[in-house]
Amino acid sequence: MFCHFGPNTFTGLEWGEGTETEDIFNPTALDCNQWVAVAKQAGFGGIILTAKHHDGFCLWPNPASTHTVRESVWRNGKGDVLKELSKACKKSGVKFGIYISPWDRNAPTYGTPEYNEVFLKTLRSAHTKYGPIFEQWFDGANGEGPNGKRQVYDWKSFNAQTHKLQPNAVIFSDVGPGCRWVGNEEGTCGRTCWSRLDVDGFGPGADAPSLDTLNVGNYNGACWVPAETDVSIRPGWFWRESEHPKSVQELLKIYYNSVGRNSLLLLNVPPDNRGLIPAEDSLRLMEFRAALDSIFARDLAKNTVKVSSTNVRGGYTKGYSALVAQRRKFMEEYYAGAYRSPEKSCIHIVPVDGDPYFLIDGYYDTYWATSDNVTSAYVELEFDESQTFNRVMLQEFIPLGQRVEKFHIEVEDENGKWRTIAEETTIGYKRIVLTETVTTKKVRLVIDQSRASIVLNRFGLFYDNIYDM
Ligand code: FUL
Repeated sequence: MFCHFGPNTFTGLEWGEGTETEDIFNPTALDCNQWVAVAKQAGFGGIILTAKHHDGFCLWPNPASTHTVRESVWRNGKGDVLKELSKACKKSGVKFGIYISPWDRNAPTYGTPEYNEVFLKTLRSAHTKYGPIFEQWFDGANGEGPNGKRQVYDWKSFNAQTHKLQPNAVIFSDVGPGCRWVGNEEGTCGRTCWSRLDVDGFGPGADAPSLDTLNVGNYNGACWVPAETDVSIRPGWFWRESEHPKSVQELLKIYYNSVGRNSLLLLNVPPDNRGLIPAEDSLRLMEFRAALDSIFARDLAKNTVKVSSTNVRGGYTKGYSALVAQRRKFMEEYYAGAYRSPEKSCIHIVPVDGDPYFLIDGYYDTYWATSDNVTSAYVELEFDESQTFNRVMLQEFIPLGQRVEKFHIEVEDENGKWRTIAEETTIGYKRIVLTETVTTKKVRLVIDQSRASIVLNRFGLFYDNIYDM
């Protein structure tokens, strides 16, 4: 969840001028526990707060600035939104992240080399006082400062210091290095979406690759920089009394166009001038959550009685039950920590090649794989009774890269004839294909082209009677 909050919440502006008096920031009932409770119930994994937007106002007492909560009347200058939010997040197990705009319409040094130092100090302060952050969100905006000059940003130092102080934080910008902007603010990732991107010679803001490239990635991109789709639940990024949240239909569309297209979703839910998420937004989020829960509650692929494929890596052709039992046991131990190395926080991934059954067994780390050089193959699910669905969920086992470049889905009709219901390109971490509503006893996922042997771990089927495409 993205939270845009600051002087603009009180002035109604999207981009503050930087000349607003600090006293304008004066939420009457700020409660970050409420934001976190809403986020948690809606199913968000983390919150990213605009700690400093273009107006330069800092929501924490930043020692590198004199335009902060400390200079405001709010809580007699003793308030600190980063402190409150980071605490609330920690308590609830929601991750905490920070947006900081390098563009600053208030900082007197903006437009001079000195500002880069000020900005590094600003980052240091935000990165050392509030515990671990999961994402540092860098806006690429580069407008004019109070003296009419633009800043030449020292991205290298900004990233290096961030990595040093917050080694586990994903750095977002137009070009990563952690994850990239999706190229628009409408909530639409490319139907083809590669997590790879060429960043050499590019940078955030004006130096970014074209919007199209950000939207679809680069097939042969040298770096792994997955797309993150940022979009607001309301027309603006900041709260405004006259504006209202999007409908559940619109939110579902955004979900399918982002999460369903190999992208992260960062949905902005702006707190109001009381410092609370308004009831209409939290209500809408709960409706959205309920819709997702009902759509994805029942994976019809679980009703499969026979799963087969044209190729299986390792040649496990004699049935999979022994292998599955072995794998289950391994997974139980694995999740209990048996295979984690004590000195590292990361998990050792011990891949098990395999049977197409792994597409429907519910584990992420088990997958169907084809032999080396087998880059086209199909999987077929067969049911005793006809199943009705209109959503197909596919996932690649991303630790082994993003491979699939072209696929289609076929169903068998009553006369035994196969019919194509969808033709698509990439899959990635997760792909949700929207199809017409079909009722069938047999469905095939045909991988037409893959960069290397196919490594898929999910083939799910769902029925959505809420989103009207
Ligand atoms: C943009 C900003 O200019 C908007 O105000 C907003 O913060 C959006 C998320 O990023 O670059």
